[in-house]
Amino acid sequence: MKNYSTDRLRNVAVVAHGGAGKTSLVETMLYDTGEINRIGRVEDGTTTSDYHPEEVDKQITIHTSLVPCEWNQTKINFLDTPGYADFIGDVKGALRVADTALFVISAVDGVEVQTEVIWDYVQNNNLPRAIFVNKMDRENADFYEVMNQVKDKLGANPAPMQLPIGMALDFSGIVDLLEQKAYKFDEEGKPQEIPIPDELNDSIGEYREQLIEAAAESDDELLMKYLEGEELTQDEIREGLKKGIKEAKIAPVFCGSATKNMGATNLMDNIVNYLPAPDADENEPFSALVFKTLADPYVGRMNFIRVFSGKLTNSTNLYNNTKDKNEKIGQILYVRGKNSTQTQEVPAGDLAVLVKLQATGTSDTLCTKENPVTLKGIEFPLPTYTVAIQPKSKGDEDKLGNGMSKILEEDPVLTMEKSAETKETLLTGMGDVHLDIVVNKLKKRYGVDIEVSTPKVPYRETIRTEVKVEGKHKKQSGGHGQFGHVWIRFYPTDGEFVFTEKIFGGAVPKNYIPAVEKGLQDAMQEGVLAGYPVTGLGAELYDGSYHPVDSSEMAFKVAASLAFKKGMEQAKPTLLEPIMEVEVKVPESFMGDIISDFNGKRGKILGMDPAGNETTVKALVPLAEMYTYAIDLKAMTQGRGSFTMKFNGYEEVPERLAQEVIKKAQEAKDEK
Ligand SMILES: Nc1nc2c(ncn2[C@@H]2O[C@H](COP(=O)(O)OP(=O)(O)OP(=O)(O)O)[C@@H](O)[C@H]2O)c(=O)[nH]1
Ligand SMILES: [Mg+2]
Repeated sequence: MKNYSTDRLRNVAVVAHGGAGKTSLVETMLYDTGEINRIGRVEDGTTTSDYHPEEVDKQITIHTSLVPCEWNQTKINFLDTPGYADFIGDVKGALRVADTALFVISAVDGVEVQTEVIWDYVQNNNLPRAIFVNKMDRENADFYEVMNQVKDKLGANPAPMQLPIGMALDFSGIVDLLEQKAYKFDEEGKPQEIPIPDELNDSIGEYREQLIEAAAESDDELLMKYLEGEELTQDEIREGLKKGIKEAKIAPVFCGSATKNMGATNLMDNIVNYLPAPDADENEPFSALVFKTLADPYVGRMNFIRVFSGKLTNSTNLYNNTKDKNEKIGQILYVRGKNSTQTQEVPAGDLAVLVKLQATGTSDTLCTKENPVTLKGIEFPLPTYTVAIQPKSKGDEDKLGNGMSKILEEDPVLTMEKSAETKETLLTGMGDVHLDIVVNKLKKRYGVDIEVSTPKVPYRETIRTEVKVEGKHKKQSGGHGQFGHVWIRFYPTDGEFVFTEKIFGGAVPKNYIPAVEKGLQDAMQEGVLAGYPVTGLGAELYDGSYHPVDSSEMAFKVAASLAFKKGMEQAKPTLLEPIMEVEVKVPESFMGDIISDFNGKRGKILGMDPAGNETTVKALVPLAEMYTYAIDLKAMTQGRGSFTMKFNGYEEVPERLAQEVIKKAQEAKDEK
């Protein structure tokens, strides 16, 4: 692939709700540029961008793919992103390095939820956007209904630059509003100019006027001219549109059918003519951001970068400023889907791949040591869905560890940790589909079969009243005996373990007292109810006795643990559960559902905080009820809600539930 100067580059992230036709559209454009001689199909797993085994398997995009197309002496770097909500992290990575977000909207399904979510994100980041209304060939396709939904659901003012000729089964071509030309698509999707169909004259007049108005509004001078009733020249309208698009004030709209190859070449013409080139200065020092990392089984680690300034060459002294590490450049690749060619140089604004860097991963800034900079990273979402994992066969722990370290390398949204409390390995991701793919990858790529379960709730145990108990350990077997004897008062505290002593006259000698404390601390790791750690306990050692020969630290430790068992049993023990402080953000209309769901989950609503058309609901909810919340919330709000939670404290488990937990623990113990 040849090198293009910065002004001949277009970085376009193709984004939308799942199934809108992003991958199909990119595939068709690649065909139209002559790069491939057959249009691959998502259903057959033969597209250029959906090449990962898990994508072929599920027939959806999971990883953002880089698919450059060369058109009219310009390189368009398409980033084909996933639409499924669990993979929003990859969408955000692509948007961080794109200069335009191209929204694909199905003419049949209209503006769907994930499109709304991504639109909001793009708008907040003030990134230029364009819209392609796809599936114009399908039954019930309605271009004008989509325009209404863009207004209503996205709150945007769409600026169609094309109108369809016919819709659904009659869809046959498009009218270019600016050039005032009509095109009919031939068998191969090539546009052939035809006279403008009479019946479209009215709408063409109306929409063309809108377009000119939008172009005028992007520039004060043009606006003056326009308002004074002077006619704008074609060039002025073009420049006005380009400016408005670049400043994210105008969202131009195009249309067509990806799978029928209708409108794809017109779209590329418009991308080249109207969408902004990267704002990247070749004369500045080199800087680049990693927007995606793949652990490729053959090539090794691949870091996808965008050069934000300067240029990258084979002799660049590469330095990772995020990790403070020097890196050595191996190969620099231009990739298209899974195919790659080597390059010696990457110009400012272009996207490429660096192979086998040692320390570098997603969101890192690369530069030179002489000119260190830190580029804004990628705002990855917080993962909220957790499961416990375990290899099915006992000997596979190492394989699991190795596989997971590779998977974690390429997935910045996934986390894995060993719970100190329950000793389980916990995997946290965006939802069940996300984690399902991780588990499949472990099996297929790294050969480890995994068992997935709901994480154990890290319960605690405590006491509710004060008791005084005796603990006596005495053994007289043959030679050396054992003797330890304590009297301890146990009482509830509001958290930490407290130990004090009130021994008179050396009833328990000083040097054995630490052993008593240690004995209690060890014993507290397993409560008497269901074996959970004990909290909120105070202990006062106030009496006891010893034997000059048989007493030892060990004997006093045992005596203390006996006292603990007896004391806890008598002091009205009870089970505690972790309570989480949860914050859910949803469109206002879902507030009622969220609250009643929390009521069903034993939650306490703390408050509601409306801001714009979104509301934040705050509540305290037991962790035991929150393990599937990522999925529940998605279902309740069709993916429009998000939430965070943090540990708040422990509270007593209601009696009936406590009995169940205790019974289960007893059964598990009996099994052993
Ligand atoms: N009739 C018709 N079908 C289309 C068109 N574009 C895509 N499809 C079909 O729609 C389905 C989804 O297409 P994809 O290209 O995988 O959609 P996507 O947006 O990449 O989906 P995700 O990657 O899962 O977000 C496939 O079955 C395509 O064949 C179109 O223009 N017309
Ligand atoms: Mg796709």
